[in-house]
Amino acid sequence: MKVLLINPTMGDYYRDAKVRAAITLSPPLNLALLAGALRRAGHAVEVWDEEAGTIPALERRIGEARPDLVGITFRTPLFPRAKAIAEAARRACPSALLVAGGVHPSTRPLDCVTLAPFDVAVRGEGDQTLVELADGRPFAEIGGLTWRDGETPSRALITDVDSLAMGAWDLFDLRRYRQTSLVAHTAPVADLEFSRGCRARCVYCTKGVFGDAWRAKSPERFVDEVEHARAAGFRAFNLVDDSFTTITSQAIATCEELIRRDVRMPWTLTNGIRVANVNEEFFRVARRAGCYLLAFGFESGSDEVLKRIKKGATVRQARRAVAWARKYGFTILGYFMVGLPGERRDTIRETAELAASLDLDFAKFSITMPLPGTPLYREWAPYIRDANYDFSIHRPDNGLYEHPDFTWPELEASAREAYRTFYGRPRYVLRQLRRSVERGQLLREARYTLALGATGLMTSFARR
Ligand code: B12
Ligand code: SF4
Repeated sequence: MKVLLINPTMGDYYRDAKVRAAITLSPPLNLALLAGALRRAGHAVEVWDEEAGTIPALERRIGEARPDLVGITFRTPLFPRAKAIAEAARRACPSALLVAGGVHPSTRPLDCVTLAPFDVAVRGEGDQTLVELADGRPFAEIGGLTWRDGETPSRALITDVDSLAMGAWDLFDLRRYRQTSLVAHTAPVADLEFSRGCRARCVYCTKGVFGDAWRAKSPERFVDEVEHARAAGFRAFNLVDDSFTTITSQAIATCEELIRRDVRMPWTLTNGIRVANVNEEFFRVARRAGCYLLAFGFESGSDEVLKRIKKGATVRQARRAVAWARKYGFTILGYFMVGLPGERRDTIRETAELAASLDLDFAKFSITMPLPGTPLYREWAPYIRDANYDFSIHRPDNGLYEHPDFTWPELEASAREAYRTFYGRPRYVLRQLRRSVERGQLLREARYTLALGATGLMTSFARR
């Protein structure tokens, strides 16, 4: 079959982002892997990463390409955009099979076939499912599908992840992904995965695709993939695993393989690792293997809230992990959340204070969103207004849900205050500039650091 895979643009999503400098754009790993699997099975594949596209332009292009199957990937916030693309594809090429895949179709498959014109939604890992669809097998014989008036049982998770296809990176114009940012010292940057799944059960986390079972590649296979990415033109990589260090010894073995094969590609762990699953040895070896930046999902500065959200980690572990990472010279990002269940004003303050006291390089404070498929979504069901189904923006005026304990202005003010506490410290700006000099990155990092400091201070003035 002739297959067209589309990644909808994140367009306006990050327009209001506080720490835009920390956002990287890489070719989508999911479409690279799916395209690799399709080609391995003998199908012809084209991929469009629609970063700067308009719907009419896309419609014209689909009309010209005349694919037999159009596959669109999307996370929940991209549902409205994916729907618009599916409508354009239907108009341009009525005979094409429209397939939805990714996190949102996995958690809310019926949305795709009832609210949008998809013929079928793929639930869970798509590596085999999409090949079977392109092979033309009937829906009823393919596991993990939902269509308008039927569905098949979910498939088992893929256990032999070494058997997955290599990314079809040649289908992407890597020059489009060049950028300067704090987290990418060199470009283009490949998103790669060593493992799938995570054993933790954080209540706000979507597990609809990779689930609770952690499955890892062998170090040898993973480093083959790194070398494959380098041969395709990438100069750095970012590990997007849910939980790279689940078995710390395996993470260390992977780093050792990178060292043994002298790969020399700088890499990051921007998706975050768990503070509960690390030891000092990991940081030592990861640094030697080329990892220069990592993030931790701290979420809260309150042990009470951490327990309530089933984080399986403590503030003490957070402090210990940061001390180790700092010792080995990592740039450290912290992810925090405000408005978590069980949160009070004082626990939000504890979160802001923890962030400021941890000596992090950057911090992001997100307002909690109850995303479909999560335990939190079920818990907050009475507060969610599905009628207004648009998760595309974290703004009070999308009317998506009422927080049980805070108003939207209060949540926004809390996040602003946390940013101010973190970035508004003149000491922070001076220290970051000093660190940039030490890392030999002053020119690259100074303008971001100054901008972040100014954002923090301005937020502070604006509120007084
Ligand atoms: C990297 C990443 C990002 C990058 C995106 C990079 C990119 N180029 O796409 C950035 C940093 C931009 C990002 C942003 C956000 N992200 Co994010 N992100 C991830 C992360 C860590 C890895 C994604 C990835 O590459 N996975 C590996 C690929 C192979 O997995 P996959 O995409 O699921 O694909 C498989 C299947 O879904 C399926 N499939 C996928 N597409 C298709 C298409 C077809 C046609 C078919 C048949 C099958 C199919 O087959 C694939 C192979 O098995 C995931 C967590 C995770 N482990 O997946 C979170 C995750 C996707 N993100 C999440 C969230 C919440 C966000 C944000 C909302 C965060 C925020 N507060 O701003 C934003 C949303 C931005 C937006 N508008 O969509 C949630 C999604 C929740 C949801 N319900 O949608 C996840 C699952 C994390 C989590 N566990 O909660 N993210
Ligand atoms: S540790 Fe991360 S990936 Fe694992 S359940 Fe919690 S939020 Fe999700």
